[in-house]
Amino acid sequence: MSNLPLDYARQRYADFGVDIDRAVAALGSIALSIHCWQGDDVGGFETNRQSLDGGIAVTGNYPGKARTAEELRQDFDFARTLIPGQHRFNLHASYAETNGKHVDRNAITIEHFQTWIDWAKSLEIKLDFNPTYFSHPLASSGFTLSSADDRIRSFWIDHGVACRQIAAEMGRQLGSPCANNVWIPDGSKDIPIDRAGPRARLIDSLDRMFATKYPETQLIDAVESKLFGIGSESYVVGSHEFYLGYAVSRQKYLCLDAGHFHPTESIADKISAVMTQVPGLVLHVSRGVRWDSDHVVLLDDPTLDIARELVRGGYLNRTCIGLDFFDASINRVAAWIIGTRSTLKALLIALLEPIDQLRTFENTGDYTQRLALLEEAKTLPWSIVWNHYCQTQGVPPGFDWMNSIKHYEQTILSKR
Ligand code: RNT
Ligand code: ZN
Repeated sequence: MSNLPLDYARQRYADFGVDIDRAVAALGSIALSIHCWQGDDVGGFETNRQSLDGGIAVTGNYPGKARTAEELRQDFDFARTLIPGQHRFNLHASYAETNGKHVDRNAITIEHFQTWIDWAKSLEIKLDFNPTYFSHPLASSGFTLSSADDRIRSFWIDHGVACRQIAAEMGRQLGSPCANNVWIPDGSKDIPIDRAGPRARLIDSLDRMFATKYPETQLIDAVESKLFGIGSESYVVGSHEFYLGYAVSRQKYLCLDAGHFHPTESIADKISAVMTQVPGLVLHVSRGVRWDSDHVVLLDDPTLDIARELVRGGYLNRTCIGLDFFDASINRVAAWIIGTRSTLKALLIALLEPIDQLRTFENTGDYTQRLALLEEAKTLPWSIVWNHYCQTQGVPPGFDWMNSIKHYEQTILSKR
């Protein structure tokens, strides 16, 4: 039976030299790294759980938050049924399962993550990882890997070493390199006199953490920069220049978070700049509203620009596209789905771009047609292709997914 809307879309795109089946196949091969922490407000499950700090904040008190690792897995199992494609799950060290025992961050091992790994195996998904340098008594001074206190700094180096070991083992067991992304909150509220000392100590700490070599098939090391945070308005040790230099000189992956720059600064243009110098990128696709507020990702221009740059530059195979947002003011599972589906839509639109024609116009200096076609491409029927993609993946295409959310809320979340 013919599918009239799809035939129409296929023809419209073919007129511009675009093969929608190739775009759909390419989208199906992209695994986003979906962050665990949208599900429980960056809480984690440690026995001595502290309130969230480190300059990041979750606002809202929508009912139904996952209170245990089982509940978080249950929520993600459900979320997956509404997200097309096969994606990765991104854990923080604070999501260790220690069976009620207190295990400090410098002492965590693979056994505390084995349940997560077994769960990932059963779903045939891969894992990524992050050391947790916040919400801990030894982070309360505002300095961790750059601390002037040797005891504190050593503790956090040990944590970083433990996390790389865990991440590499996750990668080994699951047969896919695990991206282990280092972000620290270090910085100060007011004007420091010594900006150099903490940065020198951070270099030393990172070099010690990264001293052990792991096979590339198991572990990817990444470092994440930031402009400022709440409580670190005047100085951030791990600034963009700092980590760009570090990643280039040590050939590590650089993590660019969309909320970690000046509010009008887009990370899209940075991608091709840094990719000439680093082995790869981790992205934290996020949405800052006036500050690094980590709002749910939307199909907006900054997200589209990121997707276009990844596709145009051929960077997908050395980019780990992670999501980083946390909103507790709406249904948390729905937040995951909205942000993930929007990112996937942006990637689909990028994969459907009439790139050959655009390149021809650019290469021949025909900037009039280049601009006209960029505008024309915005109204090509990508949503028909999106619906088709969702259907082939067994996921509701349109707004219908909300019915499933409502049902899940009534039967599961409201009982918590
Ligand atoms: C903080 C960073 C960092 C965190 C997560 C929870 O500003 O963006 O990536 O959001 O590690
Ligand atoms: Zn981030």
